[in-house]
Amino acid sequence: AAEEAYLGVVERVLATGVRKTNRTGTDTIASFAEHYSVDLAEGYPLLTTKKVYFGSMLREVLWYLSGADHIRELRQHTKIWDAWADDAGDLQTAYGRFWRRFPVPEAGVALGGEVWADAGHPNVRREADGSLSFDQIGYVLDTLRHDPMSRRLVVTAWHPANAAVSRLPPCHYTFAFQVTPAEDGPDLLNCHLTQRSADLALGVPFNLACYALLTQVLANAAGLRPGRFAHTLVDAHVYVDHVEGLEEQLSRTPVPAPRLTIARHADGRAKDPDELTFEDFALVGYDPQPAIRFPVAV
Ligand code: UFP
Repeated sequence: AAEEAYLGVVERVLATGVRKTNRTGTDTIASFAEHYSVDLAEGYPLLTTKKVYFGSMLREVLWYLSGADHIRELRQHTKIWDAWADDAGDLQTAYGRFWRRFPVPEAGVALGGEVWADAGHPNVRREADGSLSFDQIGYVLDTLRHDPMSRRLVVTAWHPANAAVSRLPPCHYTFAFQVTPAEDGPDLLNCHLTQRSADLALGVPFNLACYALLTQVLANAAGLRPGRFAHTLVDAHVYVDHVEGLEEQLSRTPVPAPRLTIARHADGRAKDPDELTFEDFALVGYDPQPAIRFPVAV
């Protein structure tokens, strides 16, 4: 099951990882290129061996989908991004800005000429400051609807020049979808996430829950079924002050995963990502063991 796949990575990193220093001052036990995958048909992969704060995670995903580059609304609901924003709530790097409004140069030869002119492409927008941006989520959804066998279903949050100067460049920096035909129902939507840096205790359970939710949202909107979620962790690590908590967690036995329900329109049509609100999501059958306190390395 999904949770065993995650716990297996934790176990492997603790057993085979190598001690490393890093910018936070708290060392990690780190392992290169860990990978696991889970079947989303088995349930929604929110861990049950500790309580995971679904509400904060959902606020964060909806914030990504909003395309915002500040946390002025988000921080009223959750503190998870406060350490990375200035007093005005502005961030140097925001996932949503790149998912929904990735900066593109003016109509240029390198990016396909007139395609980029204002009216030339449904997912190109003119920003308030006059620059152009590209909606990657809009592009993926359009492509899933019109050309689901496409192998170009990629979203990137990595903007090289921004990453070079940001206090926190994206950790989960690119994801790609793949559709697998099925005979017993709608085709399956799979998602592969690449993460450059992965805090196994605190970050990964959230990241897994986030992309499983996103896959379900896009599958609904495109008339597909959620398939598998696969996750590659380039630097998979455990902060040394998380070892004890993870050992406690490994001693616990998972229970069946909950289900995630997403409200539809009154006529039964799925809602588009932009139509979804916090209240549209509900967890069914989530019965986790107690939370485990892990100090955040900032
Ligand atoms: N981290 C995650 N997942 C996230 C996120 C951060 O695991 O979604 F935003 C962790 C990874 C690492 C730290 O421990 O935060 C980022 O530090 P660095 O930029 O030095 O890799």
